[in-house]
Amino acid sequence: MTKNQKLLTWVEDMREMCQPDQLVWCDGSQAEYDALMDQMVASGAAVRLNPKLRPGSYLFRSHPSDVARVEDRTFIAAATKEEAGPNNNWADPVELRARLVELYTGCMRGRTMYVIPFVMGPLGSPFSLVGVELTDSPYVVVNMRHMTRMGTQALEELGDTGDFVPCLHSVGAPLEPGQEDVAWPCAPMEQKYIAHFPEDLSIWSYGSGYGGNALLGKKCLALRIASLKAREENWLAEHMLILGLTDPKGRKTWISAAFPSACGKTNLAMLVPTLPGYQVETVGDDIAWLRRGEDGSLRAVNPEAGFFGVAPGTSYQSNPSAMRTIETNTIFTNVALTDEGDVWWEGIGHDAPAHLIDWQGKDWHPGDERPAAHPNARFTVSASQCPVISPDWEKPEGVPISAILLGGRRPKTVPLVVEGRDFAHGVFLGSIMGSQITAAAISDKIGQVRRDPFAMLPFCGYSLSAYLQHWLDAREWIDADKLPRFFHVNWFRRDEAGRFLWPGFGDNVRVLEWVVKRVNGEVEAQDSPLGLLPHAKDINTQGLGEVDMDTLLALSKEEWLEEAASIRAYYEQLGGVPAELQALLEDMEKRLK
Ligand code: GTP
Ligand code: SPV
Ligand code: MN
Repeated sequence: MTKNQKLLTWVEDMREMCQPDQLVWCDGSQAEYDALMDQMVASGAAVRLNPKLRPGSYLFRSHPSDVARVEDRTFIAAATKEEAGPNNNWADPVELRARLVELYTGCMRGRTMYVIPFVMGPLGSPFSLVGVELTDSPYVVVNMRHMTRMGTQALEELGDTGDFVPCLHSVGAPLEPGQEDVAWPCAPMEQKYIAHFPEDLSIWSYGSGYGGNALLGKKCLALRIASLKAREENWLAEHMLILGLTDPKGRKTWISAAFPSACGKTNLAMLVPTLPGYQVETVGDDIAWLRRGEDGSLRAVNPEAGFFGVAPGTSYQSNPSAMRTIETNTIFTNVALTDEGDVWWEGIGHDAPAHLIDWQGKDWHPGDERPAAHPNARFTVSASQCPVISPDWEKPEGVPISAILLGGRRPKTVPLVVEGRDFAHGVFLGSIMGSQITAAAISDKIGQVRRDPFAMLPFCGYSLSAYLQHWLDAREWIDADKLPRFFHVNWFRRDEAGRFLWPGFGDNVRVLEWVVKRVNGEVEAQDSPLGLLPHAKDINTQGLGEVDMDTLLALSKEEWLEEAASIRAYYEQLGGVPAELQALLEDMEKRLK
């Protein structure tokens, strides 16, 4: 047990407010995990999958209204609206706290409050952060065991005097005496709050049990709260994967990549190259903390310990390493269940059997209109199970990044790859990112393109305008000769018939090859209004069959003049951006004309 007074006092205060029937300090052991799973299987909250087909694995089905992050219900309760910026929902901290106290009072009646101490970042790293999540969801406890270093090891890291990020979570569904529980308790949308308080760096989440709404170490702590700390301390908390690419010469290049939710981070992080002599190792698939290393380079650490990955579209063809990772000891949420007790989803790589139980628990047959798995169905699994996890993935000092990829889902307009001319121009490319909205957040605008600078629109804890300045300022703390290069990529350009022009997945190594050659000064590029484009001949398409490189690399003057106008409007919407970026936008327009 801990003697940490801040922790003990806080837990006691929260217990008094939430009034759970019991309080349990989680130790993070396998026995504790197994017991919680047994309990949830017995209550009907979980299905134990067939141990012959999916050993140690479980299926959960959420409430049909609680299937993804809720951006409209996510708040940054900064002292002023300006601090939070036009990119965030702002709430007055005093008013929001009062509203939440009302909701939290008695909210855990009939339930157990679990205390989950956890570490984000490798154990013993000076850069790691300790959080403590209080939750009434046993589903959250078992997920946090995969996603973070939790339990006794975290309490040890915290010590008796250490500081932590307080993370309060409730599904918001108290039970009256004798009232029977449901499989997935949660609160109605208008009672959901994913609240962040910059003043004391605390998180209060109410009403949802799903993903980033509830696993508070992830988007709430490691991005929104961490971005606030990073701004103060000159580092960067980013929505990025981290990978190492070994080329046929045996050189290793460390690359990070910012793509919005459900736009290919997990897939790129575990890519199995289709070009001979290349190999990828995974450091992280969703979040990167970037700091100055002792050698003056930009060092990346993955604060997470597991993957919360999109299931649909994941197959032995598209992402064999992910498929092998989830063969055992995996939590599946909102996928379909086969009669044999295994999982199925759209794009798993084999036809659906004659009968399934869909993600809502209903009978499903091939030909049914609705998908069997929810488009935002996910797997939760420990990173250590990944067959291509990097031997360096828990290095306390992180890995040195040479290239940063930026990208999104753009069916038109955006070329396969374009390089930033220099660091500032790379930040410009990050600032103009756009992507189709995906099922990773609840939205009635899925498929529409929106601006999403650095894939951080839903995750930056303060104003994006100040955030872009913070990126420009990184030039001051990274050594000039070690600044990373930026590359904007788009795997999702489509032809007139709506088909993807680029094969994607393992073939994305063909773009990474060009990136590595650029980093090492081994290939020429051609300047364009948007940045440095490859010569078509320099992207290796051997063995691909027909690929329309000309269209993939095309830059249409008309489309980009429209794009520039939309970027200008977006910059204004952000309340203005650093003058350097505004000038780069004007420069791009001038070059287009
Ligand atoms: P979050 O976990 O939400 O942050 O998502 P992510 O960025 O990790 O996305 P992920 O790799 O899980 O991919 C999301 C979806 O995009 C899956 O259905 C993939 O199959 C699909 N996808 C990933 N990479 C490619 C690609 O190169 N080409 C195409 N066409 N689809 C891809
Ligand atoms: C994302 O939406 O970017 C995710 C899933 O990685 S969640 O954890 O729900 O945020
Ligand atoms: Mn993500």
